[in-house]
Amino acid sequence: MYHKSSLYSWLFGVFLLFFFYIGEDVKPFTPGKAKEIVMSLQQPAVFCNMVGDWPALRWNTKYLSAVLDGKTIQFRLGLKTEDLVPQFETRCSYVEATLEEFLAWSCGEPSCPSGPFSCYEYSKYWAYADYKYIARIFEDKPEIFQDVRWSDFGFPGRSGKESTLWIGSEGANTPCHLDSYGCNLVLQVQGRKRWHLFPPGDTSFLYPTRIPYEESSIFSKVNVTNPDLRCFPEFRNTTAHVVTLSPGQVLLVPRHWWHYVESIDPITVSINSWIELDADHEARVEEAITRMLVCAIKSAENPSDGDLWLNPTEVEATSHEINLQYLNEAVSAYLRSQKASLSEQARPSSTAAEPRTSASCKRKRREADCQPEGCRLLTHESGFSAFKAEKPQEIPFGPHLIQVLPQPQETRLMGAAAVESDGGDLLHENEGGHLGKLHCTRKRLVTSNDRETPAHQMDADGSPNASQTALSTNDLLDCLVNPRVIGLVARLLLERTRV
Ligand SMILES: *[C@@H]1O[C@H](CO)[C@@H](O)[C@H](O)[C@H]1NC(C)=O
Ligand SMILES: *[C@@H]1O[C@H](CO)[C@@H](O)[C@H](O)[C@H]1NC(C)=O
Ligand SMILES: *[C@@H]1O[C@H](CO)[C@@H](O)[C@H](O)[C@H]1NC(C)=O
Ligand SMILES: O=C(O)CCC(=O)C(=O)O
Repeated sequence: MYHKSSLYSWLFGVFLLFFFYIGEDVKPFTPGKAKEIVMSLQQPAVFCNMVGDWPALRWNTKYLSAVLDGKTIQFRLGLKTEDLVPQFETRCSYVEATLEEFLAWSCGEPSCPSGPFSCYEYSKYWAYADYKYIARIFEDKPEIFQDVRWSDFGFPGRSGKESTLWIGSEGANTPCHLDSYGCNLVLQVQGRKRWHLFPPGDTSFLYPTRIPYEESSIFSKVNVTNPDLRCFPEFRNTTAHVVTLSPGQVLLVPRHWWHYVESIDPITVSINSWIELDADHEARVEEAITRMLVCAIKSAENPSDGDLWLNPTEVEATSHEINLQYLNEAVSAYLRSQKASLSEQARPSSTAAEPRTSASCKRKRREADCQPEGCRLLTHESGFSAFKAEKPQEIPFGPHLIQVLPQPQETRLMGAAAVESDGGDLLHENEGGHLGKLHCTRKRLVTSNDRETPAHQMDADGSPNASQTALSTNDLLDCLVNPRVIGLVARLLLERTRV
């Protein structure tokens, strides 16, 4: 018996070795094919079996805490609440802690009487070390950058150095937003995260806002997992694409897709990299216009209004002079890229994109390696992936490339429907849309830190007192810097600079 079973286990071992040998060397897509998919696919999809040999798959929190060796990182803390409004970063708390402290807290150690998390009861809060530039937090350990190998997706030279790291506890989430620049590859390392994605065409149904202001992020006013359909009725018209990302899988978030992301396991780790695109040149002009308008108008407001309009990720409200300079630089870079692509067309075709070597700076962060000026000067347009998505490619969907399909309408908004029907207290169905909107404006102002319109100034029938229906600065800004408006302004501005 003993001999027989050991023979079996030997045979099994040989089989496993063979299997892993094959599994390591043979990936379902070559780098060239993967890049073709990334640059042309206009809907989200999950790559499987592409990263089996990446050392980054070992980056669980235990391993990372050994690498970080007692170094502290910042965690964002949010309440585990059933809230109708998104919990923006401006309304979160922040602590500096080591990964050991985070692990002790998140494994629910009965009492964490001291340390940075002591004020935050585990059952009531989630914690998120989000958006950490790997180049920055592992600056003393540059050798580990090579654990991340985006070269397998056709981006040679792209490693952990051009990636960001996300470490969260259960419930940790990023409010629904779209990124103005690039497309995105996301590797799940530990635990699972659920992604709620919406196509760019759903933008107006998601009630876009630039408050809180963060360059390159357009936030939705809707809490997409718990939508207030009375305030945001058009949310019904969205098409959610929901996917749960598991360790070893890589999600492609195509350009301008909205996303809300939530950790659904006790500990999650993911790594992502934004891939710059040619279209980002125009997006930078739009972002420069938006920054100028938001900074000018919010700075004109009385600071005692206490509105937390600047996202904590933004260093400061830049001066008008700096913003004008920024706009001019973005326009110049756009024109240079146009010129470059015209001369490119004149020459015999060369499709190979140059690898980007500088760290990507999607948003402006307080990161040493990501100085705002360095990003703004846009001196590196040659680094943009010049892959043209002219001809629609044959997309090889299958077990190695899984489509993230739209969620059926019947299963969506079931809870939300209840919210809708129990709402007779504040608004009657027949009161029409615009009163509803004013009511929501007021409600939002009261729940945020805006102190302009107190909640009690409402008539007995629930309709707003006509003399009190003051629109706030933010209401005006939501319209003024709406993506549709800014897109038009950018085109008009670029037309006058055309030679
Ligand atoms: C939306 O509501 C859900 C459930 O109430 C909550 O868990 C989540 O944190 C909220 N989302 C945002 C972005 O605040
Ligand atoms: C939203 O969908 C409803 C049907 O559910 C439709 O009547 C309405 O016209 C749509 N609105 C827009 C702006 O497409
Ligand atoms: C609206 O409220 C103000 C006080 O908040 C009051 O003086 C005024 O008479 C009200 N107007 C109407 C039309 O009810
Ligand atoms: O993982 C998250 O919480 C959000 C990630 C995200 O927003 C992104 O990668 O663009």
